[in-house]
Amino acid sequence: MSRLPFNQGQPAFVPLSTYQRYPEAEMVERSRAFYADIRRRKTVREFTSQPVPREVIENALRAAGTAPSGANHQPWHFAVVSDPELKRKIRQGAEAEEREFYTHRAPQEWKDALAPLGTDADKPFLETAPYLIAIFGQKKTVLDDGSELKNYYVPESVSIAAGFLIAALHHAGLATLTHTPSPMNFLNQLLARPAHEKPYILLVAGYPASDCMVPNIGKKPLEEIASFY
Ligand code: IYR
Repeated sequence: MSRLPFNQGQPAFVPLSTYQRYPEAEMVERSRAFYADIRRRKTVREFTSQPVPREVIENALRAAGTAPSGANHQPWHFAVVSDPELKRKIRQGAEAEEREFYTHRAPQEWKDALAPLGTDADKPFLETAPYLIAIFGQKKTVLDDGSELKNYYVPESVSIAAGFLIAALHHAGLATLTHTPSPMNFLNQLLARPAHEKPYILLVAGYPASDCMVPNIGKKPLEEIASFY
């Protein structure tokens, strides 16, 4: 159910009042500071079970919900799991798929590509970490009156929102893992999400284990990822 379209009875356009322009030197400094902060983010696969304030998760989800989306339909749903029994079931479902993946489905080339990450079919972090956030994309929006709207650019919209969420959780001081057991439809069943919602990412969030190790991998330099015309 959704309250879209939500601007009924309000003006169609309003002045841009939220934009903030900075002097150039300040812009450069802000861009540097943001890069310095976000480059510290590493995907983590070892978490502590230490609880995280729910408000941090809620605010990070609010931030994710500000992402741009096709026709502003906001075609996403975030199913937040902290219940230990549900986490256990999600781990079971994910590990069943991962065992298939690692023993049958994945071609050798794919397994070779994953070797530097040291991943395998065991996913204990799905029970250890305090929060699992299953990110769903909605193929359609069901309005309060039962009518339906088609959604547009769903994968793009969901991915942008997921990026906002990962950045927001990092900014707050939490570590994340973008986990993608495949296929993920077991999440629809466990979380009672409708068939028109497709799970995209199972985001694991919490504090990294004190002895947490991460792959010694780097990011491509600017020259390799961008060209200026
Ligand atoms: N989903 C599996 C395999 C995996 C695939 C990719 I591509 C990764 O970047 C990492 C893992 C798993 O989570 O182990």
